[in-house]
Amino acid sequence: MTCPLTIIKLEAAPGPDNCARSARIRFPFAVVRHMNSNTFIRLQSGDALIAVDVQIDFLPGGQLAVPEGNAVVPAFNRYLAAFGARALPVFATRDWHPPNHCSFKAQGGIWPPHCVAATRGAEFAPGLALPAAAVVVSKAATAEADSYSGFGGTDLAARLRAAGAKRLFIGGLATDYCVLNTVKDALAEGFEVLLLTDAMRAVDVNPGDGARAQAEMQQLGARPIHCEDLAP
Ligand code: VGL
Ligand code: ZN
Repeated sequence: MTCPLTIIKLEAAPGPDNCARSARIRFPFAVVRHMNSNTFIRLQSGDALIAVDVQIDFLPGGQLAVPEGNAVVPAFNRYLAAFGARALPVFATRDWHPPNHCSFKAQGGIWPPHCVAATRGAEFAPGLALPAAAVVVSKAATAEADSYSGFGGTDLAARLRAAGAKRLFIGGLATDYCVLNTVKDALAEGFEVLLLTDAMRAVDVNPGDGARAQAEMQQLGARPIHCEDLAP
């Protein structure tokens, strides 16, 4: 798997994933790194990775398909490898709705039925390399309540704190709904947030929703990164 990259740091050594390596081979004379930062991000104790709703129903072919939603799987796997190599904690939220959930059109909601608990569509994307130790957080699991945020009506904040998390690396599906609301709550809870821009995709019900969501998250203090920004 290669990362799209135009500018890299010359002295970059091959990374724990193959991003820096492949980029270095493809662009041996590039001198400047990604414009978001001058320095690599060094994973450290206190970091946690959160995969938001990377579920079959949000992938192409699913009940609420996110355009290019499948692109987040290989992207996440690179972050998962980096976190795994350092034994840092991984969290995965999932939409876990009952069949009569209030967000479904039949109940007056705006969405087609999706992520019905314990059905195939609610399973994590095949190929997402979640470690056995990943903490799975189910949300919007009763008919009456919806939550786009992984923090809404769950013990996510408590579990993150119990794991010593201070800095959250957040990506997933969809940028303009569950990622946006999870990031806003994370910031409100006092966590630092790094946005995995290469591991998230938007529904874009209205064109530009994803871009606006990303701008809003950055405005609120989240820092956009991609995998090449991780220190080797
Ligand atoms: C989501 C719409 C409805 C999401 C969940 O995960 O972004 N979007 N339910
Ligand atoms: Zn939902």
